[in-house]
Formats: sequence, C-alpha cells, structure tokens
Amino acid sequence: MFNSKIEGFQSYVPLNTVSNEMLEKLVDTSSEWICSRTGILERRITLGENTSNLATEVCNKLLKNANITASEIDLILVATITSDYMMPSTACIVQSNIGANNAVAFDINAACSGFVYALSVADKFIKSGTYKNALVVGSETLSKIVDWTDRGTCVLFGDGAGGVLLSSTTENIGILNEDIHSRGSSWKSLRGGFVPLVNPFLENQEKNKEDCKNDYYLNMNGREVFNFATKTVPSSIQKLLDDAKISVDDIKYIVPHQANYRIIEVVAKKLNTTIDKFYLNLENYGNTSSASIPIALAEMKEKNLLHLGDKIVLTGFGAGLTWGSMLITI
Ligand code: 4VN
Repeated sequence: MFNSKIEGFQSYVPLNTVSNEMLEKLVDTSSEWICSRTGILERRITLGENTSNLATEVCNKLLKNANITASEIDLILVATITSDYMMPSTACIVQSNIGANNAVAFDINAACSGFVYALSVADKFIKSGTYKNALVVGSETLSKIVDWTDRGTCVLFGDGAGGVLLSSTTENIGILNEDIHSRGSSWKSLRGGFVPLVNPFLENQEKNKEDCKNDYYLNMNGREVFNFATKTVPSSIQKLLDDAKISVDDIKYIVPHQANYRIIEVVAKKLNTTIDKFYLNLENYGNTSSASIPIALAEMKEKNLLHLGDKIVLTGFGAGLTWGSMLITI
C-alpha cells in the first residue's frame, strides 16, 4: 500500500488586480459593504489568459521546483468549472503545453470542492500502485461566467490557479483520510454555464434559448448555500478528527475554500476553535472556486507556514452541492 506525499505547492494568478473601489464604478455597491459582508478587498481578473494558461503556469512551476521532467508525470488532473472548451479537457491542453507525453489527463468538475475531489481521485491511483506521481491543479477564470451587472455576485469571485505535485511513498504521510459528499438534490442552489439545446429539429428554439440565457451566468441562492456550508463543513471536519482520534487543537491549520469570511467565522465557532486556526487569503483573491485551496496552500508554503509533521485539514464546499474535507500531513 502506498500513500500520496505532497511534494510541491505552487500558484499562478493573473497580474491584473481589481479593487472593491473599481467595482463601485461598475455596479451599485460599496467597498465597505463588500468588505464587511465577505472579507474581500481585491481579486485578480484575467486580461487574456484562459484557464489552461493559468494551469500550465502552475504545472511548469511544480516541475521546475521538483526537478522532475514532464515526461515522468503519470497523471494530470485539473479541477475546474471554467474550462477553455467543453472538449478537450483543460488537463489535455495542459499536458500538451508542458509536454507530459506519458501522462493520463482529465478534468474534474466538483465546483468549489473540485480540488479536494481531484486529490481524492489522484490518491486512489497512487494508493493502488497504478501511478507514481500526479499533478493536481485547481484552475478557474470565473470572470467569464460572472454577470458583471449583478452586484450580488460579481463582487465575490476572482480568477487564479494553484496546484500540487503528489508522489508515491511507503511512509505514513501525505493524504491520511478524506470525507467527500454530494447532494445533487440541491443542484439548483448554485449554478452557471448552462449550454442550451440547439438543433434543427427542436421546436421553439428561440424561446428555449431565451429561457436559458440567465443560466449561463453564475447564480446562487446565497442564503441556502450559506446555510448548507455552515452545517456540512463543521461536521465533515469533525468526522476526520474523530476518525483520527485527535482534536481540533492537534491541527496546525484548517485551509478552507475561500468563499466568505462570515461562513468561516460560523464554522470556527461550531468547531469550538478560533478564526486564526483557518488560513484565509480571500481578501486578496476573492472566491476562486477550485483554485482557492491550492492558492492558499502555495501561499502558506511561500510564507514558511508548512512544517514537517504538521497536520492540516483542507475543506471544500460549493456547487453540486458538494463538500469534502481531507486530513494531510506535510
Ligand atoms: C460556497 C459558499 C458561497 C457563498 C454563499 C453565500 C455568500 C458566498 C451570501 C450573503 C451575502 C454575502 C455573500 Cl458558502 C459561494 C460558493 C461558491 O464558490 C461556495 N457568499 N454570501 C450577504 O448579503 O451578506
């Protein structure tokens, strides 16, 4: 039996920074409202790089830092809800860009839980002995599905990418346990990117397109999603703690999906811990969906906050509805 060790942490975000003040000029909102309701001060918005470009930068950084060549990579997983194309997968475009000619590459769509889901899938391939390593990336250009006239949502999201290199080990480290769930019955609570049916045999084609137009844009029932997150996330984390027979005090950091500061405050309270147990950087990036956890991890690595033996909990939650937590050691 093998375990997945996390060898490297990298991120790449577009250079273009958009402040709350800049959004005040676009929609009827205020910097104060955005900051107090969400904790977000600024976000990155792409000026041309698509999801595959961001993911490619992350993978090239991971390869460079690990001193491994692209052709040695066995698996490339890209978690995204904003792929360049419906086909091929973003992962295959990345495979081509980096020259990982021996890898298997595919995308995973689990929205804001995507990175945790992708780690889970990669871990199965490694645990089984099928593959010796994997590039696991979360990459999003949410700006292309955000309705820039909707002040309720456009202030929340940003673009970016982050990822890790997993490698097989026989030591008892790396990905230790996971808890992942889906509740498809609530899929309507958070959705976007709808592609309407079009074919010459359809009646009422124009009406059909019109009815569905609004579903292209990212839209959510904020209250429903907020309630879902504050209920499921604490119990998912608690399950991992119980399984490992440890308490929240034994965890160095909880790295949550960076959705909203207020959600994390409630989660902290329910776990009988304080907000400083959580690594948060949503003030600088907003909500980058599947990219938010790996961007946070890369920043923690950069700041020298990740030390050998530290126990870390990752927790993602979002559209699907999906949620998932993972206990890892560095
Ligand atoms: C998970 C969550 C959210 C989310 C939900 C609600 C919300 C983000 C509602 C109240 C509003 C401020 C914003 Cl929990 C989004 C995703 C998608 O990644 C995943 N913000 N808010 C207010 O009026 O205070």
